Amino acid sequence: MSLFKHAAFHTTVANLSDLPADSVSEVAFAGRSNVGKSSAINTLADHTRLAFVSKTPGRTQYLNYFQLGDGKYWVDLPGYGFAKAPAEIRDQWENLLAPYLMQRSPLVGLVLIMDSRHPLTELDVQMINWFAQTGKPIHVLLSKADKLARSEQARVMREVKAALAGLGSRFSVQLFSSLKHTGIEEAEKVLCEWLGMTMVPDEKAGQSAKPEVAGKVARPRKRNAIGWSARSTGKAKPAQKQKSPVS
Ligand SMILES: Nc1nc2c(ncn2[C@@H]2O[C@H](COP(=O)(O)OP(=O)(O)OP(=O)(O)O)[C@@H](O)[C@H]2O)c(=O)[nH]1
Ligand SMILES: [Mg+2]
Repeated sequence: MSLFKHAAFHTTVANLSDLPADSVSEVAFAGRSNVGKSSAINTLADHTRLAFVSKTPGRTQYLNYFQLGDGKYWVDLPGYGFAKAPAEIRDQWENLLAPYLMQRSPLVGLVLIMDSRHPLTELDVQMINWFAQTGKPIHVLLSKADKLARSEQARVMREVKAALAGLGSRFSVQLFSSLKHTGIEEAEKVLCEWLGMTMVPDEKAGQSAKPEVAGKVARPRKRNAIGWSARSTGKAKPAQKQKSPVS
């Protein structure tokens, strides 16, 4: 039985002014288009059609909020790397995603989903470096692990852990498959910890899974060092230090 079985769709946010005001803590799910963000949300909620899954990349637009109760939320983000018109991508990034990720105070961490067959693409690395500036943790789900043999899974874990260890923020990494329902307990554990939820011991599932943590907690930088800043006009400035995933 899923810990998050009561997750329910709450709202879609297209403007920063519409972000839920009652949020105490929330976790965002980010990653390239089509890597399985919405599928992971459905799997973790033990629900087949909570978040919209599609074979067509770029189906999740805007921020989709799912409520977990007590002011806690998951946020399904639009994927990056999908070939939309450059102006459209930049507009969405500057006016919604970048200020949301950088400045949303109830946001406690980022679940970054990467296809286990193609992890750490240039855009993923840019996103990791860019979000690391917040000092908030990132938990990587290596998705579609069912497509890899065991030996390849072990190799990709080693490679991704080694790559992230040098990045100087708080990271954890695990394999995940929505198709085979693997990696669920490990992900639940991280989500519960971040969201301040109590994990009910489930003997059948066995709570021995432990996310592997590499690196240390980075201190948040001062606001003016953060790449993008939302002004009251909704305009934003490009990053000086870290390349953002759409620059
Ligand atoms: N084999 C396999 N396929 C998966 C898995 N997770 C998702 N998929 C498939 O990958 C495709 C994309 O899944 P989505 O969950 O819609 O991906 P997304 O990251 O939300 O995509 P966007 O919203 O477009 O960015 C769908 O065809 C899913 O069925 C998995 O664990 N294993
Ligand atoms: Mg999606």
